[in-house]
Amino acid sequence: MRKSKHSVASSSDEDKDQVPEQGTTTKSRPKTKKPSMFRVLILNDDYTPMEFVVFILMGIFSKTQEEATKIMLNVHQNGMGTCGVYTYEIAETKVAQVMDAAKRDQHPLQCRLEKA
Ligand code: TYC
Repeated sequence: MRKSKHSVASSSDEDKDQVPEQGTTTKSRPKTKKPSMFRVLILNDDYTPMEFVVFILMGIFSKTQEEATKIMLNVHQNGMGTCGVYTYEIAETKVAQVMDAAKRDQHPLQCRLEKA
């Protein structure tokens, strides 16, 4: 058990869960850590049809046609763009789904993960 810095009893609301124990106090905190988030990126290339990229963004990333077109055009012009931000397992699954679909249809589309 870790010794608290605050060994003097206090009546503030924040310290209500402290339990005195032989002159020391402990403080319990809920153990809720936010998960790390990961960006899924798609890269531009000269060969993948624009329609295929839009189809991927709608089907795998649940974008509307308008959102998907905007993202695709941004990637086409700037070289790279974000499809979405997810926890690791979801991001990894989406990358695999994109790469599988691109491979199946023989497009060179590339997709990666990056820590957000
Ligand atoms: N540059 C491609 C073309 O002109 C379109 C494209 C957009 C490809 C986005 C990949 O991630 C991409 N057909």
